[in-house]
Amino acid sequence: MAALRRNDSRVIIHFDYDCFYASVLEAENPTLKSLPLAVQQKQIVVTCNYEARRRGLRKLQLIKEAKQICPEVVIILGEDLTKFRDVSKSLYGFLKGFTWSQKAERLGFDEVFLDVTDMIDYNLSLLNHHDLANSFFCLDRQDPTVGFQFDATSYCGPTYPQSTEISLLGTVTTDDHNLAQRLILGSHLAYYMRSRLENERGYTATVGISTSKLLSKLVGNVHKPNNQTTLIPPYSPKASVDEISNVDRFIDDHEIGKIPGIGFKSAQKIRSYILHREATFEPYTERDEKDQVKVRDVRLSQSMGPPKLLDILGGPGAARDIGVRTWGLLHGVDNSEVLEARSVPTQISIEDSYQGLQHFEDVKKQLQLLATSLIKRMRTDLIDEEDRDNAREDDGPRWIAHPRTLRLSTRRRSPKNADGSRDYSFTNNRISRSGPVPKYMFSLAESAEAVAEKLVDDCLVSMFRKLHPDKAFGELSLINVAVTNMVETAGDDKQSSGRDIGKMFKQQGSLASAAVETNQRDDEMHQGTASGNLPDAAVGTQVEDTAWEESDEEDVPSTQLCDVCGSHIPLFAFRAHALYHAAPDV
Ligand code: DCP
Ligand code: MG
Ligand code: MG
Repeated sequence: MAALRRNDSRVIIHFDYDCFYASVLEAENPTLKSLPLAVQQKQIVVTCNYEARRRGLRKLQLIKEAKQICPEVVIILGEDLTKFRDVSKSLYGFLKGFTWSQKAERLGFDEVFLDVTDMIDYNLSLLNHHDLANSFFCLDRQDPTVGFQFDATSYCGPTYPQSTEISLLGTVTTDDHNLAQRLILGSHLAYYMRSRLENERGYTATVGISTSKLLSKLVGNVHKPNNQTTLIPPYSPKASVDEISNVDRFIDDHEIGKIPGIGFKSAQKIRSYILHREATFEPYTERDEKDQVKVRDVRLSQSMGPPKLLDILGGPGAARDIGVRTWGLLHGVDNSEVLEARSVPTQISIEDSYQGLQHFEDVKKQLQLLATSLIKRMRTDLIDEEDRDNAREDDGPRWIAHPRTLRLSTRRRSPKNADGSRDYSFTNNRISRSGPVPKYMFSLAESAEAVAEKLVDDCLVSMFRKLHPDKAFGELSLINVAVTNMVETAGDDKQSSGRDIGKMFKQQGSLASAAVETNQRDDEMHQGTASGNLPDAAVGTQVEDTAWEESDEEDVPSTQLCDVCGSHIPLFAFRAHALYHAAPDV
């Protein structure tokens, strides 16, 4: 079974910036560093700095609660994501700059995976085995003087398992010996990058080093913040004294909901199976000891294996290999690639959620706001910075990519139950309609507002009417306007067809009409919703099996309106929020 064989030939480093939004605000205003700082979105502390954590605050706490615990807390509103997005992009570019392969993948705003296998292989071949303690790590194949000195006899920074005196002697098989050497190099490279990130950009990160995205992400959490952890061999059970590999030993202690790739629903089903009862509603806090199911409990449960997992998890909508894949994840198997960096997003989408829009005039107002943000985002993300500065009047279009499809999606509020409550369903009931992107969206002669106004009158209103032909369209809880189907502009050659917008639009005509879709469940959007969240091992994802499928452009989190307090709560925090209201006042 291929899904069960772990590929340990790679070295992957995972970065997770420390208290990211708080760090961005601290960089702006360094006096905040010594104060307890919380970042507010709606009624929630989305993150807080470590000074605040020392005083008992935590992520995704209610503002009210945070103020009770720490009345001196400094609270800053963090609802405009622009600066977080900008810093995220810039730090990503910085880290990506170290890689040779360009295999640098962003997850959410504050995580980056780097596949540094080629750098490690190259440097392994340079090692002088007679003097390992004085090795040199070369960062540039073209220039052997660029790099840093390091001691190749030992790991840099903490390891899992912990050991004060770990050397290559700790391992038995040749495979594990080789792996140890590679990971030693990886640990030094990670340390070097962390130092540069801190010294040159002022950001600290928590870093994991292993052979897959799954293991590097999880192992980083062992030492937080501003530290790193390497998951050390033996990775295969045969090599260890008690016949359990360090991978199993490490994974075994995790609650199954914390394994990226095992979605919220799957975790619930597995818990119910192991506990022989319905697992309780999951709050976004640590779950009760009695409700926890550890990987070990599943792995060692009688007759457990891929077929049993398929029994538990299979069914309509589930992937056919879900049993094999989940069994693999429980053994730390994740052979998914670190994706290569893309300079251009695949789509840009802007959305907002509402208390229940009912009147067309309100909808139109919102469409104008959303379309304006969309045009602004297109102008920042799809126009080449350098080009923008150097452009002359007659330079023509300066766009690095042209989206071909304009999409409008809406979501209705779930209907009221007999008792007046609403079901907080996580199923995606968006409907959407798409059409060709009109040429004037790329016009830079007018303000974003003016272009947006034209777009609303010309396209969005009629798209909306087709989506909701009835005047009384119910109550909308969300509107999303997006441009998709991105075509990169070819090269800098002005003659190339890629730069010829007119030609491109002629070609597009036929394609675009074929792309028009109405009133159907939009699978692309479905994924978009999943990726709108910032998946985190500690959060779990709401849509099954999409843990790694985050795209960086769909980064406006989907929110849902809380009927009790009227706040817009990110989907990932919604369960916790609903639970908060359900809890008795103390
Ligand atoms: N975020 C959010 N809502 C969530 C999770 C995260 O808005 N449910 C935002 C705020 C965080 C950023 O994303 O600053 C990164 O998320 P992390 O979970 O990595 O949290 P931090 O980086 O803030 O803290 P840590 O130091 O624990 O990584
Ligand atoms: Mg994170
Ligand atoms: Mg973080």
